Amino acid sequence: MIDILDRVRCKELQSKIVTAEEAAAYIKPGMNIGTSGFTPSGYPKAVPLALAERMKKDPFKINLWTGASTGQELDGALGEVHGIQFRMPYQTNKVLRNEINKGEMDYCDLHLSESAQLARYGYMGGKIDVAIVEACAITEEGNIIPTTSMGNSASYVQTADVVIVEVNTTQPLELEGMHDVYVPLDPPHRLPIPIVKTNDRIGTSYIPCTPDKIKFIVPCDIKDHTRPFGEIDQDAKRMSELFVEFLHAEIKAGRMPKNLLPLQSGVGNVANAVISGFINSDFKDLSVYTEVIQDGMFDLIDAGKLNFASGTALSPSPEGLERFYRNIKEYRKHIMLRPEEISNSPEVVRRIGVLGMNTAIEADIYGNVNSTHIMGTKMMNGIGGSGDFARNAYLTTFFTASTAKNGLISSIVPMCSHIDHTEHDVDIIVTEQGLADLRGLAPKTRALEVINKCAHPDYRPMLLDYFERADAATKHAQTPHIIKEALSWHERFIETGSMKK
Ligand code: 0RQ
Repeated sequence: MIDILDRVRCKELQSKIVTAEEAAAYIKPGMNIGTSGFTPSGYPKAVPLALAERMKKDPFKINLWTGASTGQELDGALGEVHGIQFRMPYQTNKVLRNEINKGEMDYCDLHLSESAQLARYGYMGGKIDVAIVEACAITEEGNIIPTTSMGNSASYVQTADVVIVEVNTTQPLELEGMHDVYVPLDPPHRLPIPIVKTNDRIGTSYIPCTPDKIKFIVPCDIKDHTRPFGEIDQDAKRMSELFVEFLHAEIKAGRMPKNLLPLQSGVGNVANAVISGFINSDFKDLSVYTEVIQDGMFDLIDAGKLNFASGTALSPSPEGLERFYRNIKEYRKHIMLRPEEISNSPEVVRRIGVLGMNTAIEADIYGNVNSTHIMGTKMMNGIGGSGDFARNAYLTTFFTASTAKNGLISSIVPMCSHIDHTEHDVDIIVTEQGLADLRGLAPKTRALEVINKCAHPDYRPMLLDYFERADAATKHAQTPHIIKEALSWHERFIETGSMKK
């Protein structure tokens, strides 16, 4: 109890400290609940667990708005009791994915940079009834010091009628000072976001709040439940090498400075592997402007190659999180966490010239990319921040292994079964087979570049055959397709379990 009183520095708020069960009892069926959390970092844990227990006895549903995906104690626990009616803006949870694809939960998959604004305007079923945010402390004035993620917390606190703060005593107080909280005004009053370098500080180190808005404070001692990364496989290693080679050529051609431009990298094993590959390169004085800060970036900081990383969340493996906590005094000199509206801001991304690196589920021969839907219909995770960066980056790269499911699926297809990033946004596609540079190419030249550089040899002749027949059938149209056949590869997989003929 001593620890929690030390962390709730506003004396008048100390009388609002209650149990998770008492705070969860305030939540009513159908309420819009906005929470902290971005990846399994900095999300509330005690109150959602207590809410899930309540829902087990007396089933009801709420609408859940977060920063992005969250951890087991929030998405997992509420998903398992079928307690979510509507979810936005991103998720990666297996139980939720099932609920979404069975039609039992409405899921609004959003560009993350836009999600706070949509919430502020009330587009998503009205206003936020209750914001639940994790904090490492509350200041004398009632302001909230966030933990390992920023996400949409500041806007949710600003918009909500009522705020519940979970003060997590496992989160080190040294996190204070790592955040840069800036909520833009809404149009027509918005001003330019004054970031020109990744380490520019533009806001406060806390989420502004007043004591009267905070209804309950709940102590919590459950750690972030972060996910381990898989071993870096040969394909990911090869993609990383190809990309590093390409960047060297860009520097030589005078299109990029020696220390590159600010890096952005998506989530997952491939993204982490690509960043890890920079360790063995001779790049130095690097900077990062991204949403999630993963283990590979700690490696780069330790190696003295990365000067500064701006993101909205730490998203390390469990070992990575321990490593961060152990060396927090050093890492905090190099890391800043901002609201996702800022970490992913199209305005800033375009201004500072980000190198966007994200992962595709599939890409088509013309360079369109599907990052979200399996076989065109089933939601995998969501677009997340990939679109914020892909449309606006100086250089937009997508990585994918050339095949999936032991070679039964080609990740390079005649036509994507769903499109998240269009041919107009995608500059580079990398598979373990090669790197296709699509900049400045017309569609038919792009198709040959993608097929010849990126497709797996098992599928390359089939793709060439399709492209040549489509070109002839359309009499060399701008973007040749045989419409009846364009999605036949997916159809074949659904019917036979393989895209091969
Ligand atoms: O399925 O798990 O059943 O084996 O997709 O594929 O190769 O492990 O790749 O973990 O890097 O995820 C695009 C999903 C890639 C992710 C995606 C199957 C494959 C496997 C995962 P299994 P891998 P990764 C920042 C930016 C969108 C959001 C984003 C993602 C599973 O990176 O969600 O980028 N991105 N946000 O077998 C059928 C194909 C397939 C396929 C792969 N062509 N057809 N299945 N798979 N290719 C994040 C935030 O905003 C927080």
